[in-house]
Amino acid sequence: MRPPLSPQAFVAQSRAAFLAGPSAGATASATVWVGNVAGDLDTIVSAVCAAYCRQVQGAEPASRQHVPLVPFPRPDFRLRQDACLLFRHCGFDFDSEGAVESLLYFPDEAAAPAEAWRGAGALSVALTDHNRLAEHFAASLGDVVVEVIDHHSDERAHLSSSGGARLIDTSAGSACSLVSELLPPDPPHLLCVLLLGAIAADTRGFDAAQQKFVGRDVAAVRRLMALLSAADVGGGGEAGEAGAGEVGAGEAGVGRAEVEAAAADLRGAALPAAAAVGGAATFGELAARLLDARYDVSSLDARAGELEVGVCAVFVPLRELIARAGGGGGRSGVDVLFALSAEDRAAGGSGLKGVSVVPLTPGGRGAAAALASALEAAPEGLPPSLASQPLFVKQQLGTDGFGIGFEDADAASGLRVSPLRNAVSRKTFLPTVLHFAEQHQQAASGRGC
Ligand SMILES: [Mn+2]
Repeated sequence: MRPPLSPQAFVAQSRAAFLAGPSAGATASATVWVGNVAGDLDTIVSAVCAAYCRQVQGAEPASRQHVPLVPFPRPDFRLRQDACLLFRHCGFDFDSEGAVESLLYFPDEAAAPAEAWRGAGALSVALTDHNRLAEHFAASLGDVVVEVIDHHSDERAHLSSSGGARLIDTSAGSACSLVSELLPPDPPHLLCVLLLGAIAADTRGFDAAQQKFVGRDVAAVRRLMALLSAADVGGGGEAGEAGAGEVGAGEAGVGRAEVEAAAADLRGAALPAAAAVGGAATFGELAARLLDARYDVSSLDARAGELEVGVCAVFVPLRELIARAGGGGGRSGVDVLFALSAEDRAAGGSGLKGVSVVPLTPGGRGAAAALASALEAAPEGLPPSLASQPLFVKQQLGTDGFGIGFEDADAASGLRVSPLRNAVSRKTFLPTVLHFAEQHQQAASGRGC
């Protein structure tokens, strides 16, 4: 039997076919798979794996190309260090910017070929990890949405075009749990590892204290682990079925206690060798490795011209954070570090959010001050291209701003702290900071001329 198409080969092949355009080959039409604009691990993996499943299940695989899109620019991939860790583990090649080489990034790489496919009337869209196509995506990709796989509340968009092809379960901890239900009978192991990793991160490794899972997630993990374990013992056929369905997908009669007991077993269960991401030995450790990477401040930086800006969600004391980020002579390359934090409710705190800013290089001092002022002034200065994005609208940033007013906290380091409106997240904060950083860079270079 031919080995199954590897995820890497699929991604490279779909990219090449999409870039070649509708007239170049036997491919008659294309369906692009895209997750939500925030672009987290669940979004990326669900799009890649769902596209893979539909491609290999197609009756005429050659006539329709399924193409996963990454919904952000290529240089931003390295901001998702959990995704970097998981895709690297799965053998994907990375480019010099720290992004998976063979993926297709929207809009910078995919918008132009999308126009050609759309012009030929041969482009459709499938959504994962959200269920309403963002306006600026629809402007480029069109609004023929033929399938939806999601775990957010159903906005009931695209009903006429998606028809019955809607798999939405708002209780699921991860969209990838739903995607795993589409797996072909003999899936490549690395496809299972991608899904398992995304589910582990989203469900916090079935941490009982966090309750971010339901029976459907447990069933998905059980099945993925069984498929991978079969590989460990030399490919026995029956293991793939062994665990499937034991904890039903929200079946009546499966109580929460039963789901939690099964989840606790899986949390501590030995990981199949193929899934030992970062040396993790159990499902719980897999989640911990990926979440550690997600919050790894050393890589959560982004460039605006010559200026490196870091923004991270912080779950460590600020002093430790600054040390880890390279303050005091370290070498992270970050000029200005922003840290978003929240007072720990469990420890008696208010749960209110805060933001800190600290320059980490001499050149970062002026930039930190300029960025702090710009953030304080928002919504003034917030461009419509950001303010109109769904998450910005949801967080009311265009009208209410960030609720920021900085105060000096430590004169020696230049550390300043401020409250932050609780609605604000890193997903809106980072692009805003990058926008202001670019403006600051332009103003600075203008002065230099
Ligand atoms: Mn999700």
